[in-house]
Amino acid sequence: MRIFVFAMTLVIVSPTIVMAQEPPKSATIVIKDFDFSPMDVTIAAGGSVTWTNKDGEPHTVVSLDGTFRSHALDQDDSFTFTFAKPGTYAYLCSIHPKMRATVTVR
Ligand SMILES: [Cu+2]
Repeated sequence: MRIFVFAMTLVIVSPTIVMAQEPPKSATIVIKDFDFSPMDVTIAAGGSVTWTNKDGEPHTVVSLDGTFRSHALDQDDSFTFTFAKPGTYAYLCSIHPKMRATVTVR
């Protein structure tokens, strides 16, 4: 009986675990104090990421492999990119190249 209950618990719980591991469809990144926050986000393929600049200084969002490139974002400007293909996309601010972060698409 105890084993049966354990097995039934697995059957009920496991789909929830699988769903919890699915990355979200979209993510929001804030640019603040010369940092991308969060620095690493993971989304599902076909999903999008939106960056919003909260600094008084302009910033850009430019992937190292040329997949995406924003214009200079002034304060409160946003840039959204939709990621069709899975991969790891490292990017930086071309005005302040020390500002680096990564988007992972699964
Ligand atoms: Cu910058």
